[in-house]
Amino acid sequence: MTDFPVGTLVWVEVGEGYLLPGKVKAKGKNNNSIIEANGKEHCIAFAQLLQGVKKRDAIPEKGMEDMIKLSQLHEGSMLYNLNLRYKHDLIYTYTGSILIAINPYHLFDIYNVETARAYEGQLLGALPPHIFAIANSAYMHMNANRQNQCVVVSGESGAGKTESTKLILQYLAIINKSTHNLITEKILEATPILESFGNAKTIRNDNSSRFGKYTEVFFDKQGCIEGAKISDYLLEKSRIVFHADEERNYHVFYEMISGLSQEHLDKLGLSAADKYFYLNQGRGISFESKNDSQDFQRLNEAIDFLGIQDTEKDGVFHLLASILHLGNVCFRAKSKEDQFASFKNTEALDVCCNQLQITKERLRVALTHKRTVTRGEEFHTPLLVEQALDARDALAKALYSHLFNWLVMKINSIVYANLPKYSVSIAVLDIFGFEMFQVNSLEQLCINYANEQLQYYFNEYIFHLEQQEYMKEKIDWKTIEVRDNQPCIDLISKFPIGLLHILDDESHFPKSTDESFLDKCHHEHSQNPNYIHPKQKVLVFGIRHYAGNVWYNVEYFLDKNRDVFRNDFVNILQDSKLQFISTIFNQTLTNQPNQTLAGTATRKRMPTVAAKFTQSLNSLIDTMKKCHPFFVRCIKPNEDKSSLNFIEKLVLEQLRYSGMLETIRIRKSGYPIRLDFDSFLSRFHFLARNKEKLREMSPKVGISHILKSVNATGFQIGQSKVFLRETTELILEKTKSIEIQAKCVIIQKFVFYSQ
Ligand code: AD9
Ligand code: MG
Repeated sequence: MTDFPVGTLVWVEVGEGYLLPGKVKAKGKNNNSIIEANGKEHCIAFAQLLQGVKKRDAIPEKGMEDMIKLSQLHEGSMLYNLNLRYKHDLIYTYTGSILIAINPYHLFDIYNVETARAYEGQLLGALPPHIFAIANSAYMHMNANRQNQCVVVSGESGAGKTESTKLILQYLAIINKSTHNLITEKILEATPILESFGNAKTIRNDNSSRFGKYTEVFFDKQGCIEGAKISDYLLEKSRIVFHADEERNYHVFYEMISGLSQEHLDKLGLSAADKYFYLNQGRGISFESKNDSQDFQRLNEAIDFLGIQDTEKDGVFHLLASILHLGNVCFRAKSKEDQFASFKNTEALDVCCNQLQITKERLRVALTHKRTVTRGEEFHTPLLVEQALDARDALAKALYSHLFNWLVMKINSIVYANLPKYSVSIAVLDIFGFEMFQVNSLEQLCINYANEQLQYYFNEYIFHLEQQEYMKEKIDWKTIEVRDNQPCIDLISKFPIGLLHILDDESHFPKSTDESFLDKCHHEHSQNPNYIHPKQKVLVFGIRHYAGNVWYNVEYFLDKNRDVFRNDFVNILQDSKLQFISTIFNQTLTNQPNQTLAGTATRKRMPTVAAKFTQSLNSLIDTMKKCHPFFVRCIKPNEDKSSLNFIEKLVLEQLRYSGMLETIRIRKSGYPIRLDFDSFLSRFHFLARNKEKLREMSPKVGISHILKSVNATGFQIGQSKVFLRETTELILEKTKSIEIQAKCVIIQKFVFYSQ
């Protein structure tokens, strides 16, 4: 006899790597069971049945709103619950106070003003899970405690981070108590501007943010919005000069060409987008889900609404046009004998110089020569074709990144002016998720390092929550072991031998190479359990991240980290007759911090990419540590952007590395089963040794009596709940089923003998 009669609901492993919901359909030969799961019938041998099959509690038709309330918590039950809800168009689910948001790729009418108002003032959990509920909780928490709040929105590309962020801001704009809404509207209008300049079509997302963003919204004592501040992280500069097949450059280029009048385009010397090398590498200039011309009108309106001056707006268009012309500048070798670069044609270069209002001759020389100064004397060494192309691309990238920096500063100067000190804030972090490509470079190392830091922050907080619950219920507990990713963070960033420090040091030695950098990494970290030394002699090292192992190819690491923008280019641009250009190149130079990765001011050195990124990340984490956090985990349900299509394997992968299952693990090493007194008594009263007396006992004493009756260990009785380990629950269930069977036998015997 097995414990699972026909009709029993079970969890069963049938080769998916997680438990599937099933039902015992029939009994086969030799005590085998036929179990229906995943739309198929599986014959499960008796031994396997005892080992790998668990009894399943039924859950409501539309799933549980809060997964913590699932009596059985594991990968399979989470997936099943999320899938059930998703099938009913319910894209939001809680795990405690963490919101899981599954991208529907379909706009539901659940974000209107009425819905926002409905959530206003409600405690988390009082209404169905919703992104508005998280925003509302943050707002209530901020007002009640006068404490800064932050919402960390995470997930992979296309999961819905930016849309969630916008919805949070939209909610705050609706419910804040402000009567004059101008500043609130300006904050909202900043979004389409930053999306035009910082988002692009990628294979994974038609509107992919190519920079990280931390938006702080400030409120006064009455809970009215006073202003906002935007911090940006690691704009993808390489996209300016290169984009993959089916991808595009930043939206703004295509929008500008579609939306500007012919007269204005003529002024900028521009024609169709497919004529520009920087725009046409992906073979798709326009695509279905985006109307560039309409979006340009929207951008234009937003720029005007924010009060950006016409001269600045003109300057922006000249700069953008100059980048496109620059991309069409081509080189060839002077002759067979002389391989140094000369211009294939000068037309594009001339228009570029016109747009930037800089001296043609100076730019010609700078693009084809390297300038060095030795003992006060200037030398110009000619460049090879490849080197000239690199110089061209470096200039294009610098032009755009200076523009982007200026734009963020400009927006901040409008929405974050003279805020009083007593303001409190709600911040939203919309930052790139963990990345693991076939070839990973310095960008991925920085991004994954940021995710390690955020995971650490998440663990600390969740761990803290667990402790709070135990304290509230006044139960005895020991420190819970959390998988600590501090060693991985140390490997990457600890002074002085963290990988980024080694990189920073090497970047300051003129003679070092990518190989010498890698040798030093191997030398320092080969024994580090988080470091993977490749078996072959290749230019890679690996890191065991919390979300998986990633191999990093160190080719170009030093160049990328140095990110040198040659002084002669800077000087040319500073001398531009177009005031906008000369200003942004003077301005950003004076804003450069003079710091190394160690954070110590040293002799004048330009900060490297790693140094700047680490510094801004540390300061972000410091700010966030002072906030009360909320977490929104966005999940991408399928790869083809199709609406309401839930691919379990893909979702599971994201649940795994977003730390949702880690959260469960934390709960499992504590007391994951939490039953209120009534539920426990109604489920297990049957097991009391002294059933008659049970009624007279207080719930607490009664529960203790039941647990003693089955010699259970691994439980705690709190103020209102019983906390059980999974194994304890299993023992209770097994004892219950044995006793029920024994009773059945007695009844059968009784029926038999009385016949
Ligand atoms: V990336 O890392 O910036 O590449 P995100 O930001 O995570 O990515 P995004 O918010 O841009 O993804 O969402 C991608 C697309 O999914 C959007 O353009 C929408 O078409 C779709 N989406 C996301 N969230 C929702 C939603 N709540 N309702 C409807 C949504 N559609
Ligand atoms: Mg985004």
